[in-house]
Amino acid sequence: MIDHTVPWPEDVAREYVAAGYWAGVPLGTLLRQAAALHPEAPALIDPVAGIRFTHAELADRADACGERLLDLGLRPGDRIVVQLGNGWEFVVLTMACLRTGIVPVMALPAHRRAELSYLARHSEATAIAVPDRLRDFDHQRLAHELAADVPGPWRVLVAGEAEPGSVDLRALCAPGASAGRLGGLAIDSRDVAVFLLSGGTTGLPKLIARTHDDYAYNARASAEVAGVDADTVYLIGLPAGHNFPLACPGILGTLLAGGRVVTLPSPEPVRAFETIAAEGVTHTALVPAVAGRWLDHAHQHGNAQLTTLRVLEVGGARLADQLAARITDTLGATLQQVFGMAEGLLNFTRLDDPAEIIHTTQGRPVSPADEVRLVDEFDRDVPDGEPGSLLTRGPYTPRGYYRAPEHNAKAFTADGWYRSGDICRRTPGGYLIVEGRDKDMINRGGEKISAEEVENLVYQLPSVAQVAAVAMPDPDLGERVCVYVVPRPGATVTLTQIQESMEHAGVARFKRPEHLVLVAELLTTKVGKIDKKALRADIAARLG
Ligand code: J2J
Repeated sequence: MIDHTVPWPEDVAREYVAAGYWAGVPLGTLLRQAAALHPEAPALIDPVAGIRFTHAELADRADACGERLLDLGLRPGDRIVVQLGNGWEFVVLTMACLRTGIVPVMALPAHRRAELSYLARHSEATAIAVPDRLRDFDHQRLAHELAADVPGPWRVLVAGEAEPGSVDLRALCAPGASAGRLGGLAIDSRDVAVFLLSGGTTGLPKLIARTHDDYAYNARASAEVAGVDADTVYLIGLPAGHNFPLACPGILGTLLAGGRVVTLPSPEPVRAFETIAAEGVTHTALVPAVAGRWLDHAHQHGNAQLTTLRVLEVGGARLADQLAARITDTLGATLQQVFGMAEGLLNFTRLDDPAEIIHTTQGRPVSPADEVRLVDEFDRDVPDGEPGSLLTRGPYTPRGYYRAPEHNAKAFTADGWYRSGDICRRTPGGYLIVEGRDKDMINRGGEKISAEEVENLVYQLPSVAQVAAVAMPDPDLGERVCVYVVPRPGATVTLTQIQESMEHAGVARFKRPEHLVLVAELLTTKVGKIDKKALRADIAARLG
């Protein structure tokens, strides 16, 4: 068991086992069993690399990769930061981790030194997996530079041209599992299977320890409500390390069901549409900003390439009702709204729900064991139909972040409810409508940015006396980062300075503020706190 995780209380865990939510089997074993049921069926297609693996081939490569990770000295419970683009290596390595109990820490390709260094240190990782280069960035070089930041051993696994000193990830993923070597590993299904990153409202992102039991259930339950089965062809276009494309149902839910996963480096419509036509894609997952681009593309070029697409899952940010209504008409697929979180709780509209529900709600919990409360500022339940702040517990919602006791005391109630920070209303039918949030986060086209993290970075500039980061409305991405700054007397502050200083600090580009408002003082509430609500209204008004 990895220390510093917060397990479910034993009596609750027993209920989840008794009810069949927790299978008591490691996720890697479940994947292996699923592969054995459909050995010759296609499992993984990476059109960019020209890769097509059957379930048997994929399982064999995953096992061979697992054995080679052990040969490298990695052991069950060790952590590896995974920062790979969408492609076959991501899938094989993730499965190898699940088979060996080595825990992948799911980073994003956009992360840079600040995030990777923190993730490696906080998770005490001893390895990282990166592409050689991606979108003109030398990931391999950065991965080696990180060795200076981590105290212990550090191995760099590279998908692509591995330099001396790097491990060739593709060679690691070559076929050739020796029978049975992984069988001897004792992996407890209650142990951590993956570390996900929280969307976060704190200065540094929190890690969410998802166990084999809970994550397998998460994937299985999602697959069921998305109609994912052995005939499914699921396109992965969003960054695969995100919970949504990884397991809701995404890669893991599809493979467990015996279906087929197709990876693309991005969900951009031109290649995605071609791939849907070429591979007979039936399902995919998008954020609203990308769904909007798909609509535009279909308006211009028609939807003839989408005839096989049955289910379009959209989540990660609020989908406007008008956009929702246009999706079914224009793209021809059934829309499934998904309101989820890496911390656990997943809500889906059901495929056979009336159009009204699909277009105007963000779905209802996937599991009968999900508990949801909507509360006021004193944690009192609000009457049905009234907006309240969402609290949740359940069989795939862990009871605390990894190694974060102080933050857990705020982010969870004493009896284990996670405070999602989302303001929702519940319809009489039990569906949730997301109306806003009371957490200090900016949702840039589905990428979550902590206002506090941005503010800490802007405070690094000596010319800044005070700063507040807020969401500004954006027609394409929904929101972008705007900063209000009070400069020090006589000092000047520019947006370029802020952006350059953040680049220098080595943080992901998507977190950089894209708009600056210079003010003499920041609006405050009656109790003297910076009034973010007023600032959000202010920037919205300024932008007209
Ligand atoms: C409004 N806000 C939403 C929605 C998420 C599936 C889908 C999404 C995520 C995800 C995920 C929203 N409408 N439909 O992990 O498995 C906002 C909420 C939520 C936060 C979680 C999945 N869907 N959100 O987005 O961990 O504010 O997970 O609390 O990245 O995104 O962010 P994240």
